[in-house]
Amino acid sequence: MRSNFLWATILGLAVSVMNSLRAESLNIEAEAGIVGAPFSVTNGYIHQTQATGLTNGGRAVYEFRITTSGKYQLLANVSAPAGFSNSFFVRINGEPQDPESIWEFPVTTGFVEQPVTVRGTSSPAGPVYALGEGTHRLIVRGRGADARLDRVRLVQVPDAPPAPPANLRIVAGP
Ligand SMILES: [Ca+2]
Repeated sequence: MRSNFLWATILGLAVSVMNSLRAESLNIEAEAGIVGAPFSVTNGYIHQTQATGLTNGGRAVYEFRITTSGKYQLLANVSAPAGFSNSFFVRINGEPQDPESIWEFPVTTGFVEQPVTVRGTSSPAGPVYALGEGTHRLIVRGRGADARLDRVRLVQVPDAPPAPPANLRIVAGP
């Protein structure tokens, strides 16, 4: 029954994702996925009380549906009470890897929305994910003690505008 409840939750999430995608952005609540220990849900966020490595950390899986294929970046509403509590592992469509899926974020006072960055991606806005129409999975694993994840927001990245024409020059009129 619990499993049915979880899948109903995921289905509801997918529907809200489809609706919100018209705005080219979708919200995934951290507590709305399949959340495995030592992660626990408290007040609408997930966290674990001890620092872990990749294999013994909590594991949370979020299935979502994309109806507009395109490039997306992740933002997350997170809280890190201290410098040792400011990281997770995160990956889309695959199990997170150590160290390339490590997501470290600045220590916060309360919850703050920040880009989801991973090691090995230099952009401060984090990696760009090319996502086609269909179902995808976001997987988060625990790392820092008491790093708190409230919500992930997937935002479509607009395509770059066409390059301006080059080699224009003024020619003499008739
Ligand atoms: Ca939440």
